[in-house]
Amino acid sequence: MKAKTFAQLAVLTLVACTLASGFQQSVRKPTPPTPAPIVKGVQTLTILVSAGKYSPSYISVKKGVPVSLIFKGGKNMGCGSVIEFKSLTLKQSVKEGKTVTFKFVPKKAGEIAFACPMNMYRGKVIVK
Ligand SMILES: [Cu+2]
Repeated sequence: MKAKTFAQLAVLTLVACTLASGFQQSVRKPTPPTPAPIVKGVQTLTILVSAGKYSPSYISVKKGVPVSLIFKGGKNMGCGSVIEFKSLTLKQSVKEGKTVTFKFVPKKAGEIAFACPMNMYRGKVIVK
């Protein structure tokens, strides 16, 4: 009987710790990156450009799997219509109502930033 009570207490403590650490994590990272779902073997995600913003602008992908990021031109894009992935030496511009696609294969874990040429409007691809 005593052993059982101890085991129950241990489980309760474990649950409480898990909840506490989960809570802490959610406080530290309020917005997790949007994962790019795999469509026919390619991690594909559409990003809307409007009012100088990229949405979503915080994206996660898996290492070694081809990525296709489709930027869709919206309203009042401003300089956000020119999208540059400096580390990949990729740069394209998009017109309202049209799309441009960036294709690459992330080779290593880390971050790939993208931005307008003045670096005012920014986004980030997290490679896991
Ligand atoms: Cu700009």
